[in-house]
Amino acid sequence: MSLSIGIVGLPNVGKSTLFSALTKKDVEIANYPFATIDPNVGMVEVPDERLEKLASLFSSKKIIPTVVEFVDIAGLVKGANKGEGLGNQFLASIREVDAICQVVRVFEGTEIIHVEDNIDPMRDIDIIATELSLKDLETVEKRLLSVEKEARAQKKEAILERDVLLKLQELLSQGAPIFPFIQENPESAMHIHHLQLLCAKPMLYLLNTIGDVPPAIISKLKELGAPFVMMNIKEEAELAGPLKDELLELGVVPQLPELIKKSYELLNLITFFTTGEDETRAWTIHRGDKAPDAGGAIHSDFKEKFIRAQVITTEKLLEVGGYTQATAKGVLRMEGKDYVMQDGDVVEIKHG
Ligand SMILES: Nc1nc2c(ncn2[C@@H]2O[C@H](COP(=O)(O)OP(=O)(O)OP(=O)(O)O)[C@@H](O)[C@H]2O)c(=O)[nH]1
Ligand SMILES: [Mg+2]
Repeated sequence: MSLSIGIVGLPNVGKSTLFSALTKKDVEIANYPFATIDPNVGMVEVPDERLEKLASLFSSKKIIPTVVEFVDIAGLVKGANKGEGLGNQFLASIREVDAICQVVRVFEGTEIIHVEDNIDPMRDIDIIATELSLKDLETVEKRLLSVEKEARAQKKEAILERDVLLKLQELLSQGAPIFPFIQENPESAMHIHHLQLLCAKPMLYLLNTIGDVPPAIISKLKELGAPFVMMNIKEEAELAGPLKDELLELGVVPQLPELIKKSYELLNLITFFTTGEDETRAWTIHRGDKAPDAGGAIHSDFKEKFIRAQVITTEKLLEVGGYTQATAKGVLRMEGKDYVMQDGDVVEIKHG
């Protein structure tokens, strides 16, 4: 399973610089708007210190981390929903990702061009929110036209969908966020899932700053209930290059691992492990997935032919020092098909 995060924001705010630092890919980074046109795509390993610990316990020959995909998308400007800038292309690319990392320029300076001429992170956050909302409003209203006909014909599914769409239309036209509604009403959300609304995607804010962030921005993000990270993207890019050792000696702490972990959480993913002499490997599943789904992540046959899973938490396994000890102490659990997987479970799937 591979899920993707779209890097979104105004033009020239550091999206490609971030992408390049994350993926070590050489992409166009330039001090002018719309340097990126076609999206850049790259896989990024999710750092997890449990992998090394398990691998060392079992003297594994290989370590295989799990990955998330990052997509560096063209910059968005005011009016994008009406096709301004690279409007439609930008919005189509966002539709395809599972979550959004919004890069917000906080760093000052006139040397790097800002499409709105001055530095105002709150305004920039509002521009993106407005553009995404207006595009969603258009999608919702278009869909309403066709679904209303079916609803009038008393089709049950259509009535349910129409009611959700009307609620979303109301929120979007007031400029109110729809994400809380969707989160609080997962059953309603099922009816509009096929529309892939942009504002329905979980969003993480990345404040690109060399130090301080105005307190008003922090309170605004807290009010929105949105996760955020503060990062000096330029410095992170330097950490990925030849200056790495020098910067580390100066005490610079890399922030990218934190961003990758937060992105992973944003996607509502958890990790489980398989381990042994051959390899220690991290696998990705959704929070709430059951033991057969974990089997399915490893091999499609393991889901259908699932019998049971032998499970132990990473902490417990490391604490007792191996499977022999775990068996002796009776801390290995046998779980059936209804077991809900927990982050950090180490498993062995028994299948037919
Ligand atoms: N001072 C400073 N400059 C930065 C930072 N991040 C990026 N830049 C510079 O800003 C310019 C734009 O960076 P890009 O990464 O190309 O920006 P982008 O958001 O991908 O831009 P578009 O693709 O045009 O939308 C480049 O000259 C970068 O070197 C930063 O954290 N601080
Ligand atoms: Mg770019």
